[in-house]
Amino acid sequence: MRICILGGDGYLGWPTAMYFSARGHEVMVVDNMAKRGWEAEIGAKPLEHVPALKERARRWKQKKFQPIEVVIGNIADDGQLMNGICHDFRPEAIIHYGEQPSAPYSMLNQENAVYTQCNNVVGTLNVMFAMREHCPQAHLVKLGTMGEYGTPNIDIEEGWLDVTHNGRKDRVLYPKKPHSLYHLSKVHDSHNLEFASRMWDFRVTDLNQGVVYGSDTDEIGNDPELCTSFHYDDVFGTVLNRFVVQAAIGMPLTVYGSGKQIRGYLNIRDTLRCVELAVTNPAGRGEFRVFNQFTEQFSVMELAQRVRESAAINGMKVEIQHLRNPRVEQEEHYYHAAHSSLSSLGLEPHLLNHEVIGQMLEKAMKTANRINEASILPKVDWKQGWQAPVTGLSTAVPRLQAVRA
Ligand code: USQ
Repeated sequence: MRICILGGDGYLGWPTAMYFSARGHEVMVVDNMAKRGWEAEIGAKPLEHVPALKERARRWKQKKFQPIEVVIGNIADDGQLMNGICHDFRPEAIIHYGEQPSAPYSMLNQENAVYTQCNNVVGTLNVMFAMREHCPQAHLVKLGTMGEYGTPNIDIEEGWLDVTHNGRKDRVLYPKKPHSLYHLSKVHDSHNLEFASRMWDFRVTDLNQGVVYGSDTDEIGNDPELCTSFHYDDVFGTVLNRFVVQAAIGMPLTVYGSGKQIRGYLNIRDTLRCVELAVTNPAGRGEFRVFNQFTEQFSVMELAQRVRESAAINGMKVEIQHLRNPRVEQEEHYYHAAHSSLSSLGLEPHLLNHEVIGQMLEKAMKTANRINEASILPKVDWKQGWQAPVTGLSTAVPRLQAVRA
């Protein structure tokens, strides 16, 4: 298939590109390198040095795989970019990861909130119009998030809800109650894409993905020149990746609040397989299909305890520290989310066990000299925004109060 991957320089985009190329597909990646700019802005660096996208594509080609075509451009600012791509490349599938992915980044200040929503929503609108014009048959596989739903007091369904109201029945988009302006940008995308399916007969799969962990895939193997960007800082790092790095440097694990918050999680290897299952089993014309993409659910405390246990198996002593929660989120809540669609298509999950955490720990310890401890403690407060000056961030003392458990 001809597959166009938006956000191809990112944590998930680059591994996805190699995954499809290795299976014989014709792959084009598009990216504007914005993430590298946001990292510089907040003073964060990935755990390993991540070569430039074109360098990684060159390395991939050297290994005699199907070449990955690289396009550098901004799908949100340049309204014509996607038109050109859809016209010339005629993708059969577009995998859209090309968005600002961090909740804390979007809650940092007004500028970042406006930027996140404009970038994410406008980029997706440009994709929609280019598809309508040049490849209306293509299948759009869009990365959404489980965070769109929030933590409702009823079961979470896969995107849609059957309701009976005053004796009449209908099927409506599941009501959304996200926890950040970033997650809300994805809600806006979901509504726009459902509209496109209804108006223009689009095929759309919205992947409402949980929190991803890990950085090992078969295609990356042990080649540092093909690695992906693994973040552990407070803005771009996701919780389990952060805990592993904290354990590796003997820092107490930063549990926000009570740690009873429950989320869905999945291994990065399963992200790739889920996207493949979506692409190879496309939505029908006019179908807006939603898959809840996670394999297991945990509370933050359960994750912290698992990391502590895995560290102990490896002879390391790790403490857990409860910080005042910088976010506004429910800490004690009901959580039961359906996620059977991808299993029905054949997903066989890689579950979180001590071996997986042990491998993550080993990798983090190997690169421990690159870990910047000052970028770990949370500095973005949901009510007040940035809690430390942007400049000199690495030396600033976070004002969020740490309270021992
Ligand atoms: N948390 C801690 N300690 C930390 C970091 C996070 O207790 O050091 C807690 C948070 O308060 C939250 C949970 O862990 O309750 C998850 O936080 P996270 O930062 O790992 O994930 P989140 O901000 O929800 O966002 C991440 C990705 C985002 C994706 C989302 C999937 O950055 O792109 O959409 O996971 S989901 O959470 O299912 O919406």
